[in-house]
Amino acid sequence: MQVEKYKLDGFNNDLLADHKRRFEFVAADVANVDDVLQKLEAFQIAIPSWALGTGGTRFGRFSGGGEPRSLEEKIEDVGVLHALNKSSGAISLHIPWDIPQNHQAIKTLAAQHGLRFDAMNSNTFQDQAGAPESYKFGSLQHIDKAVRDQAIAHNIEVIKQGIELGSKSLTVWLADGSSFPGQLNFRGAFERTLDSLKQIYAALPDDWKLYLEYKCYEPNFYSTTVADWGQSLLYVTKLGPKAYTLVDLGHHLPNANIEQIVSLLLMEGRLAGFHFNDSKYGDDDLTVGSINPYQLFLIFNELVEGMDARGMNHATDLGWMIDASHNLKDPIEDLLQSIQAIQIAYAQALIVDKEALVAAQKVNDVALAQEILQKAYRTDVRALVSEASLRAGGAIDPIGAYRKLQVRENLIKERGAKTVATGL
Ligand code: LRH
Ligand code: MN
Repeated sequence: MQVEKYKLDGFNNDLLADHKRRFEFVAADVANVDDVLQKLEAFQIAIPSWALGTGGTRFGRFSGGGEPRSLEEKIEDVGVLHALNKSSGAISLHIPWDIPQNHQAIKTLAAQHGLRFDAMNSNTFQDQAGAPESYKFGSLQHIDKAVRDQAIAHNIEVIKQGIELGSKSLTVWLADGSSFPGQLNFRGAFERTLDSLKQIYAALPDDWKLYLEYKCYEPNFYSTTVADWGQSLLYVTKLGPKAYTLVDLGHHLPNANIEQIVSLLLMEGRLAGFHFNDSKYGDDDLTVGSINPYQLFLIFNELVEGMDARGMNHATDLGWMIDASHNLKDPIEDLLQSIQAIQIAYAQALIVDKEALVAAQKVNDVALAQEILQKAYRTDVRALVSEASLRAGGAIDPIGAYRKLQVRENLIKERGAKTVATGL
């Protein structure tokens, strides 16, 4: 399914006058509007290859039709996203869910859709058919060297796949842990996991990064061997300069102050980037900004402050990825909403009056500091996000265009109503 340019232009023309009025209204109050637009256009968010179909829970899965049946069709769907919002210029693969049969052909297809390959994701949390060893009691932590060696070999294989595709990073998320007191020696598990990660780290090309993703619980429910930012930071500091800590927003205990974690990981130069999603209770993998958009804004406020303090390039120096799973919404619409929520939070963070905030902090004017932050948060920046999309050749209203162009209806005609995508 291709998004025809003339149809997109037609859609935008109908909205143009109203958009221009909204844009001029908000731009009048934004001193650095050109800088904001330039940064929004450059900001590309990687789409997870495992989130283009309808996910499910252990209680059920309700597939919505027209789902991608192959890696090629997943790349086409990310191509549709990118054509509509010009901010989804990368795809993050999960191995073995998405093993390319022909790397060159896949690279060419991705390039035709303006896409590059972001972080590769290994999978040592599921047993593969015919695999000699089982990950039931863990992978890199496993008491049995044969299991650890199998998991290490898999991660090295995933790096090889990524090199073929032009990826520059490997994300390691481990389900490893324990579900009952006494099941695991925590020090032993840490030392075996570190030793295993060292062997994977040694296989990284010089210009690659290793992202170590932490998670507080699930599928283990007593301990997780990379459970929080402190443990991940301990591992990456012991591994070396190419290792970083990846923050999945849904992987924290209730009420964790994620923006403070982000600020400190940035300060240490060990922040890998993000798996964006939202949640109310656990690792719910809901649409970004659908439950707690103020937290997302506060995270981006720390990101902009911390990246500028280190002179970092906002678009390229961190890994910006979504990690969500869709049970009720159309997967592509859900992802369009997530990307827009991220762009809105980023734009709001870019218009925070930082000098005034620092001045208020200097004199402990707590009320004024909140006023300065919330002035930015309460500014409706959607027209800035639309203008950035329009200037980049995308839609003023990506979800409106997705529906007007009847993308899902066409995908169902092409692929059928009962197709199921690989992934979660
Ligand atoms: C684990 C996780 C990890 C992925 C998986 C699909 O909860 O966030 O990033 O490998 O989801
Ligand atoms: Mn994740």
